[in-house]
Amino acid sequence: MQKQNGLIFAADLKERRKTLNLTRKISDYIDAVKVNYPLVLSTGAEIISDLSDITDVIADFKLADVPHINSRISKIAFNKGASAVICHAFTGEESLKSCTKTASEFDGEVYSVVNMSHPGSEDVMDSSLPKLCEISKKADIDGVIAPGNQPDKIEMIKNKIDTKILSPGIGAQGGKGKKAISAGADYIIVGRSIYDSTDPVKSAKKIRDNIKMYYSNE
Ligand code: O7E
Repeated sequence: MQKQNGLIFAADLKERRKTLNLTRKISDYIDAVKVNYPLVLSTGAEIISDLSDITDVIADFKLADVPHINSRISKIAFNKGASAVICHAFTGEESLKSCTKTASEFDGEVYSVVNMSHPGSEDVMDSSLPKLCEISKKADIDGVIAPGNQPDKIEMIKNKIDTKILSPGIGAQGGKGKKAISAGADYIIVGRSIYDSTDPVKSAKKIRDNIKMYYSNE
């Protein structure tokens, strides 16, 4: 994924045409589209191929299975045209390595989840954070997911692992793009603040301009 805008669109919609039209319209303001279960289960896995004609696709199936299944799912996603997959780190080094190994066959990337943005995630994930970063490092991942609505966690993660940081939790979950970037995020992931807005194209541009202005002021 080439960094030009610092914005990833979380396309958590259910309609194929609406998703493709919107992604096309905002493609100048994003670096990738993230595809999650709502979209793939509603429209089919071909949506990955369709979107990959517009921009880079991150297959967010939050893989958390035994190694050979993680590897099979990753392979399907890469074969459909994804340029990256997202895996949970808590399943351990071997499961994560099965994804990085598969990704290397496709020149793809793997991002691991080391913390999450929703209330309650702290119950288990906070105390495991150092370990999840260590596992991710050992598996040679290409980036991590860190909560954009908790800049202190982004800083903590940045100190533990030297890799790209992708941060959801912006807008609808309370996070601010500029704060996440200033804490160390390389990309923000935004869904509802774009697709639920009355003018999604204008919103995507505004969100992108907001963080871009910040980059140029650094
Ligand atoms: O709140 P929204 O609408 O901007 O959507 C946020 C998206 O980021 C949504 O697709 C959700 O699955 C994802 N996300 C989180 O909201 N919090 C997390 O901690 C992790 C993710 C995520 O994307 O994980 C893998 C990248």
